Amino acid sequence: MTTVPDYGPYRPLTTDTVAERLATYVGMAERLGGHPTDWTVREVGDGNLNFVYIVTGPAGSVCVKQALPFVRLVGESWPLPLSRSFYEHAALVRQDKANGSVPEIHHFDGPQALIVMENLTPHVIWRKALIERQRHGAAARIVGEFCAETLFRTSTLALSAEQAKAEIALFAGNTALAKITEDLVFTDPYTNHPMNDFLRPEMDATVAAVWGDPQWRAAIQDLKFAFMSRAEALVHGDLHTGSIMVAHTDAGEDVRVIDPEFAFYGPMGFDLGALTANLLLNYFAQDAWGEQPAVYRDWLAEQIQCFHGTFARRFSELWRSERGGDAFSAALFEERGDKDGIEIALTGFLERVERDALGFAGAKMTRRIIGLAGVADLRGIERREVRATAERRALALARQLVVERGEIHTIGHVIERAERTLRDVS
Ligand code: SR1
Ligand code: MG
Repeated sequence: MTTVPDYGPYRPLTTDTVAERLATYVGMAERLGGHPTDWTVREVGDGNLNFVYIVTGPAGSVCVKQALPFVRLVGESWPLPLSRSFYEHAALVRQDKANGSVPEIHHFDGPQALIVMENLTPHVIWRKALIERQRHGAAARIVGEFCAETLFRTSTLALSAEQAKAEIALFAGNTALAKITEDLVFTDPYTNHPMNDFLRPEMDATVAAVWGDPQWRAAIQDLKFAFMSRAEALVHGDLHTGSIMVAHTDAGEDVRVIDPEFAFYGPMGFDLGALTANLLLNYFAQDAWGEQPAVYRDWLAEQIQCFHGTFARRFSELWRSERGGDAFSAALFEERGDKDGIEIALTGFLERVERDALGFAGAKMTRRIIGLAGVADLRGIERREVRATAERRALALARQLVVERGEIHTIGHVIERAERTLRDVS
């Protein structure tokens, strides 16, 4: 399917009607076994937008995700197009081709805005595992490779201009989801917006200082402009730790990236920034989540560095081996014997992506503290003063990432600043 479906036949499912619908899809009865009346259905969605069902039969199980015509978190007063399911499916197909660390798709029913996919088990959402201080040591590397491969292979470093423009045009229709990010990430947290949702009264003064900070406001608009204008690659668009599932299996660690409904052509640094932000939020929240927080914080710092290091290493490999697109063409470098020139270009390219990533990380941290849709790492903290301290520290670093991103040259320096923030902000 290459165009948004006609949603005339759309009917929202309930736990009572999912089995009946699934039974109409080719191969599903064999996959689940038995009779549809034998299948059990559980609604497990804990995200902000959709309904997600796990359907289990005698022979197996699947995950069913259906978009609603509104935002689940808020209700019918906030309509949201069903087409986000079309873009999610289109992104999953491309991410599977480029990298593979996504759930297997069993069936896509476009007009029902419904995706039937692999039930990832015994996986858990990475955010939950981090809050419980579990260690999934392969996740940072696997997601670093995911970012490098999906971003490189969907960009004009790998595609012709014509191919890339067709892809940009396809995903350009996902405007409603982009608008959520434009508002909730880049706009609302910087004004006294009714949609904001922060810890009052403990955070009142800190948040008021954000609203009154002209440098922060200008820098965030620079990032918003980049988000809206720079169609560099197919970005996941919502790559937080709730969009990653992790498991220790008999075959080793398994890690999958899920939920790319916010996918669009945007700046490469956006996905890197999103994951970095969420790992840093967990880092600052650790005082609330058990004894000896420094031990787990050190591990998190290693994961953040591993994520960025893996991205740069894998992206560099692809730059040297798969750069067949119209940008940075070999005709201008290798074919002219200019091996140094293409390496200098790579260094500059990665530096810019990294700088963008730091800015977007700061933006993403700020929105989760001031705006709608916070994260459980912080909002789950019961002791209000502990939460407020964690949030003030996170905001202090976020400001540096947004405003001073041009002066922070490595992820190691980000970690140093995070450590300094722990000492300086209370
Ligand atoms: C109204 S949607 C709120 C948030 O949920 C998603 O996970 C995205 O992060 C979005 O900004
Ligand atoms: Mg999601």
